[in-house]
Amino acid sequence: MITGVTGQDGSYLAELLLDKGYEVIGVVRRTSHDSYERIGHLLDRLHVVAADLLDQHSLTTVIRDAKPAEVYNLAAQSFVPTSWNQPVLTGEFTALGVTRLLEAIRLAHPQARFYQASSSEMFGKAVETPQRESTPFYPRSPYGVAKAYGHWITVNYRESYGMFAVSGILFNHESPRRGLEFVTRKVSDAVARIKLGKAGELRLGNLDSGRDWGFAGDYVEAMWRMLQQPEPKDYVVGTGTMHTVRDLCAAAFSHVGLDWQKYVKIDPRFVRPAEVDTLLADASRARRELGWAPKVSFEQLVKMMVDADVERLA
Ligand code: NDP
Ligand code: GDR
Repeated sequence: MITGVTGQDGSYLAELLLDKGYEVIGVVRRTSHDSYERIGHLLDRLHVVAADLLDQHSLTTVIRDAKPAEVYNLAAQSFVPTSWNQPVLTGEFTALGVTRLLEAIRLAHPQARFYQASSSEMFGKAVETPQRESTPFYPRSPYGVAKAYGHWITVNYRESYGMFAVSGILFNHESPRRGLEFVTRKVSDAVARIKLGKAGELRLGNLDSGRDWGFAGDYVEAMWRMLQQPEPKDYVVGTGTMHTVRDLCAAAFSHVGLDWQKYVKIDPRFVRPAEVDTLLADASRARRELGWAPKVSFEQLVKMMVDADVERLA
């Protein structure tokens, strides 16, 4: 069972599990329009059920009815800037939603293995570099704070009830299916528009921030591996390389033969009230114990995303 199956990671994870022969149940929330953009090609192979992270009863019902062997909680309000505008809702989805789902499992099917989508945003104003499982958290946004709660409640259900509940602390991962508001996709989309003569500039916030960016398709493999371990344990997942937003712009524009400095404008509207300056993963535990390593480099990722947007917009 995957919550957030309509999101970027949900779509890649559903593909991975279907390829492994799993029966996959995708949890969706009710909307008045089609939100199946990323999973349309999988709909004939997926079971889709309706539940909402805000609604305890719906979560307990889907767990009770399906009795899934594995539950991946990928659903969340996942966009950091929105968490300042809607801090309470972000807490309801991203923090308390985890408790609701854990309670549903505890009451209806405690044998299920549970994966929580934790985030490098919990490290925030990082107290050490690179960041590993033991690095203390210092979140810098209501989103990061909510994820820290989701992380600790997962640890707590593991320790209180002996549940197989793990948390993957994943660093930024991107793809052509990334939401358009996140910086990598915003850049790849703008580069394609500018190249095709559909736009003239790209407005961004802080170009100095550094992130450890990987490919989402690689990261869902790590999620699955965490639930196949003999013991439940938390893992940091990232590439171990960092690039700035400026590096991202340079790579994306140069891939289509353009000079980024002619098109990128700084716009204070995109600067955050509190920034996470740099994040860099030490994923040595995942490499050692899960046998996991990223396959797609930063350069390959940027090219993949720009090419996909050029093709889509052309
Ligand atoms: P997306 O924003 O692409 O997907 C979020 C998903 O959550 C969507 O399917 C959305 O449904 C669903 N959702 C939101 N609110 C609710 C709700 N109240 N009830 C049920 N479903 C809901 O995120 P990603 O795929 O990028 O990320 C997956 C998870 O991993 C998230 O929890 C994110 O915070 C976390 N994460 C992501 C990282 C990344 O770099 N991508 C890094 C670390 C952690 P709908 O389609 O209806 O909006
Ligand atoms: P992040 O991703 O906040 O790291 O969270 P995002 O792509 O939004 O920002 C990365 C960095 O780029 C800077 N930036 C801009 N960001 C956006 N979105 N738009 C801009 O115009 C812009 N200009 C500069 C930001 O300030 C920031 O430093 C993502 C999400 O997927 C979370 O859900 C996840 O938990 C973390 O990654 C790990």
